[in-house]
Parts: sequence; C-alpha cells; structure tokens
Amino acid sequence: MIDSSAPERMAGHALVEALVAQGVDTAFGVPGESYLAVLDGFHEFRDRIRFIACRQEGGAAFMAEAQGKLTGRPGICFVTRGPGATNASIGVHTAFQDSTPMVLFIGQVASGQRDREAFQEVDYRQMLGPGTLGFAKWVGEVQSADRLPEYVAHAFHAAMQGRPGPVVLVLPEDMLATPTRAPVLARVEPAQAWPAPGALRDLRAMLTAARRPFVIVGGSGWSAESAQALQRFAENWQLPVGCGFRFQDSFDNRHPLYAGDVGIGINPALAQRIREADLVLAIGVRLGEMTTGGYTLLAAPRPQQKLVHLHAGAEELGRVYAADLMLQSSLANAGKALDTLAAPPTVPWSAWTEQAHADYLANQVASPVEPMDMAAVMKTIARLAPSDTVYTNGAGNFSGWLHRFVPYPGLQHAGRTQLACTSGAMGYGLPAAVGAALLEPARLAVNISGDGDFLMNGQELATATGYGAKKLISVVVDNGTFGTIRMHQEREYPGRVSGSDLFNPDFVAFARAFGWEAERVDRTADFEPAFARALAANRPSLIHLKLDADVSTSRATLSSIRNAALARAKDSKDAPR
Ligand SMILES: Cc1ncc(C[n+]2csc(CCOP(=O)(O)OP(=O)(O)O)c2C)c(N)n1
Repeated sequence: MIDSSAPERMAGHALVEALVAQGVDTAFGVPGESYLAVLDGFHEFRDRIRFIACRQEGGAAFMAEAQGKLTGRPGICFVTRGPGATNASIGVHTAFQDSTPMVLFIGQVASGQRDREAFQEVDYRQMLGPGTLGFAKWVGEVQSADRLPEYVAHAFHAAMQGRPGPVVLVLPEDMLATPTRAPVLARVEPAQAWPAPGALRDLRAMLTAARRPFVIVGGSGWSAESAQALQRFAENWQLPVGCGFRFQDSFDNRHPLYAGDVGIGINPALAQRIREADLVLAIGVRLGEMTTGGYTLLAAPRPQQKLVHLHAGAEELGRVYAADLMLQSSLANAGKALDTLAAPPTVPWSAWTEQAHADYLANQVASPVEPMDMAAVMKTIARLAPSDTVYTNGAGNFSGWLHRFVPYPGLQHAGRTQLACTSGAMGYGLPAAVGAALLEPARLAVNISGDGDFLMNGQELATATGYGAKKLISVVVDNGTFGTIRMHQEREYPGRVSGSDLFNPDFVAFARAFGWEAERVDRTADFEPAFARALAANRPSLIHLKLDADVSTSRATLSSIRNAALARAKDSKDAPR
C-alpha cells in the first residue's frame, strides 16, 4: 500500500533512500546511462551514503562481495546493462559459491523497448537466475516504482536468509525516473532458524559414542557470540577443530584445539586424521569439492565416518552426502545451540585432540629456501601486522603460503579477517583489499597476490588512490608464470609448457604510476624492512617479490613435480604388460 504522506520523489532517489534505511553507507559500482536517476539519488543522499566508482565492474562486484563478507549484510554493487552486467557476473558467482550476502543492481533498457534486443539488452533471469545453479539466488525485475521498497526488502531478506548469497535487482531505466510516494521500509533482519531440540539430543548421543571425533567449521552468517559459543562447545568436549576451505577465520587458529585448514594443499597429517575420524561434525560449512579433498576425505555420497551436518540452508543438507544427522540452523544460533550440550567430565579422545594440534604446529615448520623464503615472508607479515588485519587473496598457488603460515584469529576476536574466494576466482584479492581498506579504514588490509592474479584487477589501484585508502598493502608474488596451471601441466604433461608463461610489467613502476608506494624485494632478509616501511607509509603500498620460476607450492618445486611425473611415465612404460 502506498503511503500518500511520503513526499513524491523519483524512484532512483527512493532506491538510494531505501538503501540508507537498510543501513548501507557505501555502494560500489561503475556508472552507466541506464541508471542516471540512481546516481542522482546518490548525489541527493551524499551525506549518508557514498558511491565508490570503480574501474571495472569485476573489481566493483568483488569489493561488494568483500563488503558482504566483512559486514554480514548484503554488499551493494551497481552496474549498467549488458557489458556492465557481464563484467560483474564474476562477483555474483563468487558470492554464490562463498555464500556471501550481496545485491547487484543492474540498469535495464526502458520497459517500452524490452524484447527488441535493444541496446545492451540481456534477460538477467536467464543469465544469472537460480536455474544456472551458480549465480544469483533470486533475480527480480522492478516493474513499478511504487513497489521498489518491497523489492529492496525482499532482496535483503533473500540475500541473508537460509544459505546467504547474491540477489540481482533489475531496474528498467524509465521506472527509475518515475515519481513515487512509496514509503521507506524499515531495516530488514534475517529470520534465524534454530536446530531442533530432538536433533541436538541425537547429536549428544553420537558424541558420547564417538572415539575419534573431528569438527569442520565454516560458512557464512556467524556472529561473534555464536563463534565464541562454538569455541566453548569445542572446549567442553575437547574436540579438534579444522576450518573449511577459505573459512579459516571461523575458529581461532592460535587455539590449542585448532587442527588446521581443510582445503587445497591440506596438511597430509590432517587429511589422514579426517579419514580416520569416526565422527565428523560439519558445522556451517558446505561439504564442497575443496573442503572434502575432491570428495575423498569423506566418500560421497556415503562417508565411512559418521557424519553430522549442520547448515543454514535446507537445500544444502543431503545435497551430496547422506549424513547420519542433519540440523538446519542459522550460524548466528548454531554455536549457542551446541554450547547447551552438557559434556562428560572426561572424554576418551584427549590424546587424539592434542595430536591434531601438534600436527598443525609441525606443519608450520618448513625447510629454509634461498634466496626468497615464502614461509619466512608470511611469518614476518603475521608478526608485524596487527592481529585484526584483514588478509585477502584470489586464486593461485601463492595463496598456499598464506593459508599455511598466517594464523587467523577467530570471528569473536576481530570479525572476518580472511577475505578469500572459495570460488577460486583470480583477481579477487586486490579489489577485496581495496574494499576492506575503504570500508574499515582503522584496520590494515593485506593482499597477497600472484603475478597472474594481481593483473586481473590491477586497475583497482586507482580506486584505492582516488578514494584515499591508507592502510593497504599488496604483496605480489611473481614467479613469472600462471604457476598453478604450470604445476598441473608438469604433473600431467611433463616438460610440455603451453599457455602458462607470463609477460609481466615492472610492478613497482606500475604501482607508482597509480600513486602507490612500491618497492621490489629479491631476498628474504630485505622483506622485513620493506614491510615495515609499507606499514609506516600510511598510504597504499605494493611490495613486488621476485621469485624463481621453479618456485611452485609451499611443499614442492616445479622441477620436483616434473621429475616425479617423468619417473611415473617411465615406470608405466617399463612395466611388464
Ligand atoms: C578468473 C580465473 N581465470 C583462470 C583461473 C584458472 N587459474 C587458477 S590458478 C591460475 C594461475 C594463477 O597464477 P598466479 O596468480 O601467477 O599464481 P601462482 O599459481 O603462480 O602462484 C589460473 C590461470 C581461475 N582460477 N580464475
């Protein structure tokens, strides 16, 4: 119903007003002529909300995705139709795979031109809708200016409720310029589900019968209180806890119950422990390909271990795995519900739990590497950076050193400190760090990039400079190749390099051209003073780490991978037939 007492204003203004009412103070985007009335709305409300104009919609969508991760409320991105929407789609895919609340607004052709393949026209329900199984949870097209607040409220609910994720709202150009007296709706809070009491009793019985339990925690929607309560639950029951792939900040990595991250490049001892567990509690995390070691740590669809799966979305439960017990619960309640389970005075698995943490600590030790020791570099960063630093990364082998050697504090201590895409999208890390530095200027944002990864969104250096980011450091790990792909090539087709070499710019000159501080580091010993200078700079800084092309992962060199593959090929040729 339309409140006739609301002042008449353009729908574009009413939209920005609605965002302000939802508590949004920052939106990211690239402007387009399809949504001029909204841009005018940002001008109208400029003392309450800012529009950060990025240099590419992929960068803008990643910044909005990072905003969703950091705040737990939908990240906001505005793009124009056709080309803008296609560029932004990578951020929608990432928000979907990462279960991040986000709303992407797309300017659309005028209603009177629909279905003519008008200039840059695309049908976003087809392109990004739930039927794609990898983009938006919901796509709405706002046909009526008077219903705009209803659509915004629906979008915010859909983005945050159940399994959080991205939502798309399509805005026909003519609708945005229509006058409306639509009311401003109140801030939306997600409905939060609790696990059923009977299921909690069953879980307690399963825990009591276990000998080698293991917890994998992750997912989106945790509150600080719930994360704290989950830690108490783990402490009461003395449970070893691992974090799902790129949800490594879900549990305090410095805690004696921490067992490591369950993702790419997993500690082999941890992988073995999960295989040997007799009860796995997957709390909040999707049991996706990366967290299950390609569905091998837990055999799909029926694992050897007993499996309890708690997830916020009903559609995720029983999707791959036939769990012995399924609990549907918002993560903001999950820890609190688990914390009510009374633990026995002693548990039979104390030694198992202690060994899990000992394995984690042993994995922190690595043999020294000359002239550039990435383990030492990561440990230096962790030592010098404040404990609430936000670390960001995209995709590539370089991320393995970050995940392995930098401990993330739990959510209850500093909120989200890891902005990293489970979608494995290259180019995520730099815009995520720029977004974090602009959204939370009091905290340091450190981006670790590969040389391939970095230049996928290198243009966003300009956004950082233009909007005055200060506590922002990007470390570019340059081995001169698309190293991950080269690693796979050497393993599958040894010695046959194809398409994986990189031609790189002078990264220092590149960053300086955007007004950043920058320096190159070739030896481990020079890293610490360089990082200290970057910390003291109080402006964006880039550190270019030059590595040998043979540097591949935190566990192996390219030549060792190639030699092992050649030896395997020789063995199979020599084998009797
Ligand atoms: C957008 C995107 N394109 C391609 C890929 C496939 N891919 C995964 S890792 C990788 C190479 C990364 O190279 P670099 O950033 O230099 O890091 P390195 O692996 O050398 O450490 C590629 C091409 C991807 N994950 N995302």
